[in-house]
Amino acid sequence: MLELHQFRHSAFCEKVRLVLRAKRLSFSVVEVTPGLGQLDLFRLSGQRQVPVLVDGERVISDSTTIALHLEETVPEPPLLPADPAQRAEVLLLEDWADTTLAQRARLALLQTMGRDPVLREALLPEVTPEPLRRAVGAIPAGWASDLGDVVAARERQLLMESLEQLAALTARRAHLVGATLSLADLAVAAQLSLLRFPASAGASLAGRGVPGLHDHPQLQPLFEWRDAIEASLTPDPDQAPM
Ligand SMILES: N[C@@H](CCC(=O)N[C@@H](CS)C(=O)NCC(=O)O)C(=O)O
Repeated sequence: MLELHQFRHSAFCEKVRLVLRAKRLSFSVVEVTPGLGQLDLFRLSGQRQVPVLVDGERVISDSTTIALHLEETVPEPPLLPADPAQRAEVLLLEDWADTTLAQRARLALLQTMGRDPVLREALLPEVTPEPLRRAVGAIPAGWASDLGDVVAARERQLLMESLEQLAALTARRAHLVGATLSLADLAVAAQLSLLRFPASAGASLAGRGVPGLHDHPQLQPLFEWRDAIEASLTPDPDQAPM
């Protein structure tokens, strides 16, 4: 049995869940408590970040290493093309999604959380004790507004440009590289889930997101592409009824 140690709302954990679902694998999830739970994670994996996948005797950290492990152990359906040039394109896009796109999406979400106590509370792990949950909700709006307004505005502009480019790509093709689903689609889809939370994020978050992006008319087809990718996969066992 595969066991995924995760923060439910981490985009990198979402990426691994999408890979597991694309491979039609059943798995269980262990929700890690930030802080204390990461000590256990360190004992398990030798490092403190999620995602970590336990596959029998093997304990694997890092979403890309996990995806490559699954590609090797469960080759069907393939998420990396056989053609070397296409394979390189997939891996380059995956790396871009995990770094540049991830950083910009996280910054945009952090800014939104700074202004929106409801979103801030909803994003806390379900294992968060109630007093801490209330304390986080009570932090005054605007705490993150001094992130550096000029840097933040420039990053936001770059994010919007990337999203427009992705929208242009996905308007013309169902998949980013080649004719079938690949790791590139899943890595990009996972990061987009920080900007508009999908149904699998749970009732308190689904449909919410970063204002100005999740509701931007030009980006609707991109978010619909994202949702269609997820809808094409087997159901998420983490999507417990709320
Ligand atoms: N490159 C890693 C990034 C993983 C990562 O950034 N995980 C974050 C959650 S999104 C984390 O565990 N943060 C907690 C920490 O660094 O203490 C991957 O692809 O898995």
